[in-house]
Amino acid sequence: MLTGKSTPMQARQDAAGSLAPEPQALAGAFAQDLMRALASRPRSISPKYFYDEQGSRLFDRICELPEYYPTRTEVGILTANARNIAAQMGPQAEIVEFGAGSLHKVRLLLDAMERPARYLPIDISGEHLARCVATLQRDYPALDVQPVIADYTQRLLLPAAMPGAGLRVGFFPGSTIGNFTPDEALHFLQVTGQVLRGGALLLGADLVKDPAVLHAAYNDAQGVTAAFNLNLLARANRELGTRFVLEHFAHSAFYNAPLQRIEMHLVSRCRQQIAVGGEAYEFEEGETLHTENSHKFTIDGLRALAVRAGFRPGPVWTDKDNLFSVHWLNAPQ
Ligand code: AVI
Repeated sequence: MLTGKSTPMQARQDAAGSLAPEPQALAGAFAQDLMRALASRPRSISPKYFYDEQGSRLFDRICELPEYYPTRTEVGILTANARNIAAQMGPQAEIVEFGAGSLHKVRLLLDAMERPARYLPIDISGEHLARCVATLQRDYPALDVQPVIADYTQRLLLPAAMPGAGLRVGFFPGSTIGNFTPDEALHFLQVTGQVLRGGALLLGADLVKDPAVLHAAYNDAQGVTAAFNLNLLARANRELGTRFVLEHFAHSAFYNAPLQRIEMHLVSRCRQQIAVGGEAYEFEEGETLHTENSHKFTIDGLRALAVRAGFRPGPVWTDKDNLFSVHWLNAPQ
């Protein structure tokens, strides 16, 4: 029976003893990772710190930008192929979405699926998730939605499958896999394969293409991507009491062709000193804090990575210009 429940779960300790962080623990992790990043050379920090309330809103705006093709292209692929994808899922499948964000894309699947059993959106941004779940639940009142507030890059303990449920299908759209290092991507797929054992993963992956198209997507004319990048420093000011002067840093995004990735950096516009947690850190003019990699894939490369993680690749769907790809990957048995 579909119940329409939507009580958020906090992440819990899993059998291996790793603890997915709860929201109140994040400020500590952010402070530590920021200090570690500032003390190291080259300086680099995980892009997961982009996504506070403000960052999640800026990311939603990025997805609407004319230059940012991935979202609308993936939505086009999912829309055009929803019936085929739903057929792969079979009846009464349950969807586990990793880094669920604003819960827009899952609607395309839910609308095509035969009696979806349950939807488990996992996201670290608890308030944003709660609001988006409320909106989804209004439109799908009969759907059993169980939000999970957790860092999906950590090992997760998910609720057991419901009696009589069909396939457990992971959903990881948006090419967020590209924000991992290659080692992290492999590790994520290995862990996810275990979580989805006997089920499948529906994975969105952005494709290698003309660097000019990539450059435009990460250097939009309205400066939303720049604001998203700079929000990392604004967030540190809000949460950690740092005094980054945002005007003293510039957004930089470029395509690193040999490594098949867009790199985003914050470039110091001048010589400056920053204090975090009682420590002082110097920035020379032109020195950067590396904030994000966004890897681009070939279809064969992505499938080979999935095979290394124990998946059996199934169908792949793309758009007519081969900008983006959506992969059906069968999880290990
Ligand atoms: C979430 N992720 C897949 C986005 C990307 O394209 O790598 C994040 C982003 N960074 C800048 N614009 C969008």
